[in-house]
Amino acid sequence: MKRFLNMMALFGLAAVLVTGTAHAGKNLDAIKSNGTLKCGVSTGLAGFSIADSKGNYTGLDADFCKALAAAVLGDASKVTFVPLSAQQRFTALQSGEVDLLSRNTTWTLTRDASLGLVFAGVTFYDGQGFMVPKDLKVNKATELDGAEVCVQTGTTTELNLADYFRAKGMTFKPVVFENLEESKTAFFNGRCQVYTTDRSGLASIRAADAPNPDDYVILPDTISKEPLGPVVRRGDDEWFSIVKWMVYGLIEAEEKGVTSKNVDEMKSSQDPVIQRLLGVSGDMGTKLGLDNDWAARAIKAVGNYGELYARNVLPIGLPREGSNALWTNGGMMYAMPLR
Ligand SMILES: N[C@@H](CCC(=O)N[C@@H](CS)C(=O)NCC(=O)O)C(=O)O
Repeated sequence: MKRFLNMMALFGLAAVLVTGTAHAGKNLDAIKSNGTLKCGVSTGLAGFSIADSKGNYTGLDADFCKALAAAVLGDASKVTFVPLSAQQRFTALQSGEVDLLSRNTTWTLTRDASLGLVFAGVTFYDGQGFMVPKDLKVNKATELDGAEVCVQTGTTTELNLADYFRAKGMTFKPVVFENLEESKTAFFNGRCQVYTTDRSGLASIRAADAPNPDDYVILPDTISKEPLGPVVRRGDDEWFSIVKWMVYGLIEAEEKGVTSKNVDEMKSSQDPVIQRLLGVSGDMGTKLGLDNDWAARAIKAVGNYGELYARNVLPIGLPREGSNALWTNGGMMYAMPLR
């Protein structure tokens, strides 16, 4: 029996090698038959994923799912956004309620290795910071000894906070919330003097939710690494590959100057990388179990990584710098070779 199974596996491999075509994978089949991509997002962080009054989502994380829907279903609007708190997110993915998380989720060893999940890339390099009211007259994190700190449960934030204060020999009083809305309200009502989360979250909350953003400062200290990116369930390598190469496709497009506006003309480019990215040569899409226009459709619908960043993240006051710049500009945004 085992030999028979081994032989069957070998035939399968031979088929892939001969045709160069990947098997679609069960998640992709399910997404196609559902006609929608179920995308787990946060319950509302301006710049990353936030719904307007009509339920239309915007933000970097939301746009990533729109790009995937354009690539996989041919229509960027075929996304069902599922808002999830930090605490709910992994269960929702494990149970199949969503096809992926695209939700300011930090890639850590524990999450990547022991939850039956796998991270597909990094869409934003972040780190944890602190926000305080200006009139507290605090300039740096080491002045926070004894502070009451608002924090959301089920996050790396909660763990780093404890590590940081312990390492500095300082004490703090955690004021813990499961719900983002409640934690923001508590902070702006003065129930805690300090709010801590990823710096992107701080910038978002300060810009979009503070009664007067100028009354609050984000301290210069960054106390952790928070690489944020999409997560899928283990056990479906084909779907994992599609999500991973969608991240790279958007980054490569930026590096090569392919935008939502010029993508059609760029199909006549003589640059072999652009040709492969846009499906003119190389059959990259077919190898992913898609069609060769996958990336062109995604770029046309939402733009390249730089366009996503400019549209969503610049408005919350985070310039494109440091690790989030392209590697060609000294950053860490680097696509594996499309060939
Ligand atoms: N990146 C951290 C924190 C992510 C996180 O969930 N942060 C909170 C505070 S900004 C949040 O996004 N909440 C949104 C929500 O609960 O919907 C993690 O992965 O644990």
